[in-house]
Amino acid sequence: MKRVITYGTFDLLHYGHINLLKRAKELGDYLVVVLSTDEFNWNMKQKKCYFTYDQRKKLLEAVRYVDLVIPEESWEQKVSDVQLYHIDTFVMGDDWKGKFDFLKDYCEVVYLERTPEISTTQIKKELKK
Ligand code: C2G
Repeated sequence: MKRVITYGTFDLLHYGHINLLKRAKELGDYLVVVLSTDEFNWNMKQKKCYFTYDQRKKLLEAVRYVDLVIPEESWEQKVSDVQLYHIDTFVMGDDWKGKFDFLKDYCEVVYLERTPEISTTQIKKELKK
């Protein structure tokens, strides 16, 4: 069983996120999504989520490509996550290209092309009009 992992906030879940999750799952048989907690988003990413962690977790757990959702509470947990969940492949959108190459000592690292023209920031801007 090939195990894949990816990380994110996934707020206002949209088709760009779904495209990423679909392609991540296609790289293996089991997909772990490490979901940024509200505290991590606010303290470390200065992101204020529209949906709470629990609401974002429920949405992700309803996505057919997702097998497990666990919390992301620090930037430093990736190596232990990869080891604890016996991960074969780490996947992120290519806006993060190169940032997680240190994980190549532990698993395959894949950066997938971001879906253009859609982002949570864009959605929020449009809704403010
Ligand atoms: N994504 C994408 N296309 C978009 C928007 C997002 O492929 N149009 C991808 C991002 O590249 C990322 C994933 O969807 O791989 C989740 O995006 P975010 O929720 O914005 O994740 P981010 O805040 O970048 O958190 O430790 C890593 C961080 O938790 C990543």
